[in-house]
Amino acid sequence: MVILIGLADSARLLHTLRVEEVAQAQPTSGTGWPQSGVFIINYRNSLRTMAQKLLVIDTDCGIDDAQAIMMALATPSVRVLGITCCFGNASVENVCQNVLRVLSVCGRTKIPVFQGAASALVRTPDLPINHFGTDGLGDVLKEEEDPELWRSQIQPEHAVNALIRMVSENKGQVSLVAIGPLTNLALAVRLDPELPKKLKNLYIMGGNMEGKGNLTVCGEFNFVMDPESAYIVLEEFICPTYIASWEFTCRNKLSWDFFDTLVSQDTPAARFMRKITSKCWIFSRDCVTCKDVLFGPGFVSYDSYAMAAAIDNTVVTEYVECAVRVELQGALCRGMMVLDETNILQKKHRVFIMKECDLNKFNKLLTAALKLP
Ligand SMILES: [Ca+2]
Repeated sequence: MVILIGLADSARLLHTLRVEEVAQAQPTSGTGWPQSGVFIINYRNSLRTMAQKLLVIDTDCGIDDAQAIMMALATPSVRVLGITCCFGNASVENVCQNVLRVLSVCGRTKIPVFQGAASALVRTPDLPINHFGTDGLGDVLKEEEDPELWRSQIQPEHAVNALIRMVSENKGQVSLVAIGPLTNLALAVRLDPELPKKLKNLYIMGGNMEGKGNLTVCGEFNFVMDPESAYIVLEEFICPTYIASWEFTCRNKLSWDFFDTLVSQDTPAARFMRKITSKCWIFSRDCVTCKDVLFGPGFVSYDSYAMAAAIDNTVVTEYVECAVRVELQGALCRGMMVLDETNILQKKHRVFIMKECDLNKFNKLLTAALKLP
């Protein structure tokens, strides 16, 4: 048992913290925390720890997920309770490995990682998934480690159970940041219909707001990979919900010069990012995707916009507030998010769709993320 006594600079304030609350704090002197005893820390550090936002991240860890996760890890005001994995950019097994790799590079391996859904609720689309290579992180890391090592590092609890537990243990305090297909969230609300009421809020990267698609004509990747789950989440997660659509992220693209500066930092996280983007085709300046055709060339860290908004609610400066629904039928529009701006659907629950971004603040968060550990 460790008891911490905090001293304010100008006032004689005392309080104690639970051990978990100081897991990420640093001792003010010496070589580390003692196993037991009573000692003094700076009150400002403890106050910062106490005010931390609690995050659970649900991810299909590709390269942009890695950037988003690092962004959370680099923010002192945020505590990541756990990371739940879903299929998407790669198999769920690959996704688990990728998350563990990111945490290892950032020196944060104590954050628990859980394996979740391996496929969509009804039907996983038979579409080419190679945006970030076959393994989600640019196909450059496979030879470097024991391919089975990750199995001993993943938590035994299923991601869906872990998601429900972490939120239930911290009712009203958890921001859930969902940056992959929404299968784990849909399964979770089936197991615990009260889950949305226990969340503080939900941030999603996914869907579209102008009918423009990437994986299909009208569909964005995360929603198209499991339209039924996206439908369930947008109908049943009645907590405050903030959505970074594909078009929003593309309209707020950054320059390739910024990207070069970003990954040129002399840190383990930046070196890792430089490596996993080095052979990935979409990071080639010559590559032209539908993003470049529709919005012009540039670097887009898709998932990082949802994460940035969750971390700092001043990053997104304007939202469209309206009801939404995911199209489940149709040969062209399956998986498309439809905005009901005139309230024809008569839905009670409305979501906030990101519209304008403070790119200066966003750039700073991305840059800080690659200064880790
Ligand atoms: Ca993702």
